[in-house]
Amino acid sequence: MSEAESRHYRICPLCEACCGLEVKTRGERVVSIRGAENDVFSAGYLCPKAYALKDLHEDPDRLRRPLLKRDGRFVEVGWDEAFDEAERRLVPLLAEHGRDAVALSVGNPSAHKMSLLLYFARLAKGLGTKNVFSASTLDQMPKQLASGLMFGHWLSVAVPDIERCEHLIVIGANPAASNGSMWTVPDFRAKARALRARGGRLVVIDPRRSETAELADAHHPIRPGSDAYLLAAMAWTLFEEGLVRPGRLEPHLQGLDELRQALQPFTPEAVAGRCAIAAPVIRGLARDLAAAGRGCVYGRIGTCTQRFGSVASWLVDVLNVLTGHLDAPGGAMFAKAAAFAQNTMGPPGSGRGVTTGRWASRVSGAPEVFGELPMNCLAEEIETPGPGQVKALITVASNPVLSAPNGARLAAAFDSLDFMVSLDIYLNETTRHADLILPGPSPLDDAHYDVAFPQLSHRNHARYSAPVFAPEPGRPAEWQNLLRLTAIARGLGARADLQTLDDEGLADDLHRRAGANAGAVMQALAGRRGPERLLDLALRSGPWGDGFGTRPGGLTLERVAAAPGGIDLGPLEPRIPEMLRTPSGKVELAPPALLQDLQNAWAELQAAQPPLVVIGRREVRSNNSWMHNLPTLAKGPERCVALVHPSDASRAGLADGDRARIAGRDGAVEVKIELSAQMMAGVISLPHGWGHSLAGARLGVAAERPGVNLNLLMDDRVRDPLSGNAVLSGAPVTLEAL
Ligand SMILES: Nc1nc2c(c(=O)[nH]1)N[C@H]1C(S)=C(S)[C@@H](COP(=O)(O)OP(=O)(O)OC[C@H]3O[C@@H](n4cnc5c(=O)[nH]c(N)nc54)[C@H](O)[C@@H]3O)O[C@H]1N2
Ligand SMILES: Nc1nc2c(c(=O)[nH]1)N[C@H]1C(S)=C(S)[C@@H](COP(=O)(O)OP(=O)(O)OC[C@H]3O[C@@H](n4cnc5c(=O)[nH]c(N)nc54)[C@H](O)[C@@H]3O)O[C@H]1N2
Ligand code: SF4
Ligand SMILES: [Mo]
Repeated sequence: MSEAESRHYRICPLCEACCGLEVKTRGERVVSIRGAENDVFSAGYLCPKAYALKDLHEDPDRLRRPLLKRDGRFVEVGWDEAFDEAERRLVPLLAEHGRDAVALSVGNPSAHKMSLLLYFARLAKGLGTKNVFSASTLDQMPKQLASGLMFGHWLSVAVPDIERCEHLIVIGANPAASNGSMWTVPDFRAKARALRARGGRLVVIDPRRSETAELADAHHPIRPGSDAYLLAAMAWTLFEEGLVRPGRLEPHLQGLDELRQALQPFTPEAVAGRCAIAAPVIRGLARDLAAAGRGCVYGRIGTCTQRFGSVASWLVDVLNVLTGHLDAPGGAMFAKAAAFAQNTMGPPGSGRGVTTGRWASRVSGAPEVFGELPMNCLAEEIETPGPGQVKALITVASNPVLSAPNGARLAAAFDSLDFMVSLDIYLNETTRHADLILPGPSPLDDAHYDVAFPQLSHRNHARYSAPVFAPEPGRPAEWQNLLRLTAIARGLGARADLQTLDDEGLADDLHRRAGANAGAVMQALAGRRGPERLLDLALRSGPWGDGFGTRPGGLTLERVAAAPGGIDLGPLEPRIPEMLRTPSGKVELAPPALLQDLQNAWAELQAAQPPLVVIGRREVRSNNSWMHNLPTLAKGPERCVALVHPSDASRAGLADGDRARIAGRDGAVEVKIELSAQMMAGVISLPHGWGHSLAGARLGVAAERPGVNLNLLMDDRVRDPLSGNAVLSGAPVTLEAL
């Protein structure tokens, strides 16, 4: 007898678009996954990765039970034994070497799991280590720093209001393939087409004629790493030609004169050669943006992962301010998230702002940014002896052996650790080095609410997903694993009562947020536990919340959960000055650290440029380093190929389909090349996250077509010194035939 089919709604946790999915199941099986038509935010859109949630759920290589390494081999153990071992190893190490001896490395999927995002902070605090590393410094830290300095909080990031936009400049992003980043915008393609259909213009600035460039009215190839120069010259043009018109924002700005001063040398003629974009084109880009009724510049990873990434990210918003497009409909606007947004908490209009460098890394002295140290400093902190040396590592959904520069060095460093534990769902390139792996559940077994992405969404919304399948009995959720490690780190033991610990954590939060009302609020939340309780608190005390009765009809978790397609909270609305959290209560146009680094950029303008460099690439059917084991996505043409401009190929004597050796400073890869007129001459494009041929991993499907690791070509000594971000764009390489 066949079981009845049931229907579930689930937000896709695989990328930042956060599409609503309709998952049909029969018993324990997934029958189908489709875009949820009733989703108030994504309205039925999905990409091919969504269907891979079924593969992921069923993947025989996905870990279900803890793995403990004994005599060099992994064996399955029970949860109690696993945590007892963690306690046995971690506690003496902390006692002997201190808190900083344990490092944390947290990766991208954590941003997509409320369990991990909300409870990682508990572990970091309980551990008290300064050695916290994350994918943020391989990615968006420059944008967060620039936003923090300008608007007062790290997540006060302005995003294009694309549905009302008429002129969109996309620089260093490829949302047609990535589905958007630091900008939650499902179905970018349809929205870009609609923009053009209503007479708007899409302009793309990218060394490669990307999928997004293919959709655009204009594409300007740019030499990798030179975006800060281009953007500075655009801003210079606005000042020079009297096009600076901040409009409504005028009284809320600070530093306009200093900014004008600092930009003085950056004429289009001065930077044209470096950017490989002609001066009249640069002037035209500035004039068109100024002339647009509604428009903005959107910059993403290509503008972040470079030496002047923070400066470039800052200048993106400077241009939006100068042209009157920041915080204006159709421009770059700020979401008002229903939960967890710092820019909706506390007194409106000003705040403490952001501070960096509260501590520094031991070996290189890199400043702390947003509570983190640069991922590029992790290896040296493990390798370099002396007080404060990292002796143990906890990875949380993080695969730095593939995702960080010089993975070979990191792999060797991991082998020298006294203890390593990984919260991860695979035995892969990084976790093979662990002594203990603690697996999390399949996303379909987990409840979900996006903690971060509604803060970056092109429209306000609140959506919650209940688990599709009942979690396996006896199997802890990831927040419980994090809390148990927290208990161990705090000396409370592996068998500490998690409920008590969770209550204490909440009481702490409440004390900060609700003050005198803490007792009553705790009472009102009494029916819930774990992340759901934190979520209910955040929703109810948030800007759209019921205020625990003071705003009847406002949001509660109960209300959000009862709406299967979520709750639409309308288009973005102007939020300046209310959302500002800078000490001055103004938009800071000229933060001193950025002005200083702009001068450094000027000093480096004439530096000799390498003849051949490599950049990264994202493709719809792949996602960073961990989805290559899913058959739905693994099939089809080989994806880990290098795109090479025909002139560069012919110089190396290479033809289409040949195998070539691409070498960086510390490593080399051998890979198939594809001749591509999409590339600008002197630039090779290779995707990251590949290289699944390392011994000891358990990724049966991925190993069949392992690809090569782009990060073996990256130099782990170079970074954007302000944000600590790695330089992943424009690494010098050589190309030769095999
Ligand atoms: N050269 C180059 N390098 C890059 C980039 C680039 O563009 N070029 N991009 C960078 C960027 S933007 C990022 S974000 C990083 C990403 O790099 P990482 O942060 O390392 O993330 P992933 O490569 O996605 O690896 C995710 C890990 O989490 C595990 N995982 C997946 N789901 C779960 C789960 O539910 N629970 C737990 N506990 N674990 C899970 C996976 O098995 C895998 O080990 O890579 C960066 N590296
Ligand atoms: N399918 C898929 N989707 C993903 C991911 C994935 O791996 N696969 N990863 C997710 C993650 S973690 C992130 S952070 C986002 C990133 O999302 P995006 O920021 O959109 O990242 P990319 O698609 O890599 O696009 C970056 C673009 O910058 C260009 N570029 C490289 N160097 C430079 C430069 O110096 N200057 C300029 N102007 N352009 C440059 C590249 O050619 C590329 O087209 O994507 C997310 N979505
Ligand atoms: S674009 Fe694809 S991977 Fe991203 S959230 Fe939507 S369905 Fe999931
Ligand atoms: Mo990322």
